Amino acid sequence: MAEIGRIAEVAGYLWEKGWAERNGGNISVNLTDTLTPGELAMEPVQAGIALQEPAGELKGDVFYVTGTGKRMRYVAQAPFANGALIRIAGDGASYDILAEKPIPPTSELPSHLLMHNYLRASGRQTKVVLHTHPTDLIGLTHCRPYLDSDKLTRLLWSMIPECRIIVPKGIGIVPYEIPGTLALAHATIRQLSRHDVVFWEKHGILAVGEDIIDCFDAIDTLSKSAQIFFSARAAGYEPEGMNDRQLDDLADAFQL
Ligand code: 2HA
Ligand code: ZN
Repeated sequence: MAEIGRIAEVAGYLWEKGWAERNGGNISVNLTDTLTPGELAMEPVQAGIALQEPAGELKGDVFYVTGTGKRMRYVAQAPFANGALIRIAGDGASYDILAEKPIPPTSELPSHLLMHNYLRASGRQTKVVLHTHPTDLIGLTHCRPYLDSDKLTRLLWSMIPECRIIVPKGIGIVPYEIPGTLALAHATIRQLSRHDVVFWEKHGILAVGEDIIDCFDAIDTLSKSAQIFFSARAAGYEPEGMNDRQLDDLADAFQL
């Protein structure tokens, strides 16, 4: 299960970055394609836990999910003491916990599964849902004029060329909702039709992708842009930002 090592690696980055205070953030990764038939058929340690909303596209799929209340800094050290493998039941309406201990999954699990289910139904190869609390990006969501997807995307893209290249679909924004609710999940799903990274107002960031390192890199690059912006403002000037022509040239050069 090499993928577990990569999840632990990213959990460590989230902590080191200061994006994962206490139990902040959560991760789910669909491991189905990476597991042996024996691993996929593992005996459950706890079976038949009902889902609030069914995930019919994910029947039989196995996920690693961080545990409820667990800290990223400990996920980094001991992923199976701070998370669990779960398998979606054949009817998509419940899940089993497979290994290694019956660690209850993140409170955001129903939301993560709704997103995985939606992305699968749309034919995307997404394996990862990553949620974290980057200080600078959350800070931007406290400024009303930036709670506009086009405007904030344009601002962050214009701070450094890599941002345009690494986050080509820009960012979506979801107005404030109570953490862990299905209302937040459904609002996020509406943004995932156009974006792979979604900002949750006054709460955090959610990224989806095929690879957990890529999800981390997208958020990290957005955070870099925010830091350039805030550093310039703190030094007393308005950063000029790349102009439309420069951004369009990048899109042409990298076929975005
Ligand atoms: O898992 O970050 O949004 C803790 C959270 C909930
Ligand atoms: Zn959160």
